[in-house]
Amino acid sequence: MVGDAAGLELVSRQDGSPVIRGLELFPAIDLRNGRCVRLEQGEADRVTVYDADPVEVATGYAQAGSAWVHVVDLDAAFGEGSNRALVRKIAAIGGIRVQTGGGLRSESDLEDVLEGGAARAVIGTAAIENPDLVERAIRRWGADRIAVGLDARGTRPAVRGWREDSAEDLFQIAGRLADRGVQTFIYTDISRDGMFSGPNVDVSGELADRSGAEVIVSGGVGTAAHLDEVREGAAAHRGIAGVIVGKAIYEGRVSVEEALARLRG
Ligand code: AMZ
Repeated sequence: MVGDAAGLELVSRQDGSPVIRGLELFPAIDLRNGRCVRLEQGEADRVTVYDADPVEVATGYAQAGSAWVHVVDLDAAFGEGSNRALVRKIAAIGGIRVQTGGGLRSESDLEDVLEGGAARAVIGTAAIENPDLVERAIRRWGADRIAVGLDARGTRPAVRGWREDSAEDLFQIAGRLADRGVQTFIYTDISRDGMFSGPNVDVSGELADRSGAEVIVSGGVGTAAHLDEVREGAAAHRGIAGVIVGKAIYEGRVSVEEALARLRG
């Protein structure tokens, strides 16, 4: 069998040995006040602001061969403004699919980004506070265009820019959302985000196994070897489908080209 366009099908080599379905790389661009930034553990006052123009950064990712870019509107996630016009500009580059979240709390927010050129919208806070919205969105745009972002301290998801904790456990929330049709979760381990301490492949794998959905691993990638850990995780947990890499790319610890090669194995 040959992989589909997204590279997400199980394939086998000609000699019959199994190959893991393609793991997607999502280089990340986090936006604050129109600039590329990275936070540590999601805290707005532990911020690094980069000089690079966000549209140029995304263009560079496309030129380096990435199929996707993950764009987070941090101002909108914090409820302190919006970078939506910039997100639309990035979506207009062409040659790269945009997965974007931050502050998408209503159907009209989703319409704005999904009809504005983004390939996939990421719903965080609203998925926990208003799961009906997720179900409606999946019915309207299809499950492959809607991802749910579960950003957790361990297994306790946080909402509203990670400033509030949810009452329920990660696996309960994920199970309920999977029952409503969610096929893609993005699991961020907040304690690792921006820290280069390695991704949380264990919880990501458990989330994939227990929910039956695909999981994109986020937070903590700091070296190319960490991508080998994700690849190994995907061999053990069928649902692990990709990984988000932010600061490690900005800071030259891992290039997009090398990350793509590592994920291919
Ligand atoms: O860094 C943070 N404090 C932060 C962050 N990166 N807060 C939210 N987010 C991202 C999530 C997800 O992609 O990882 O924003 C999105 C969710 O936003 P919302 O507004 O739907 O909860």
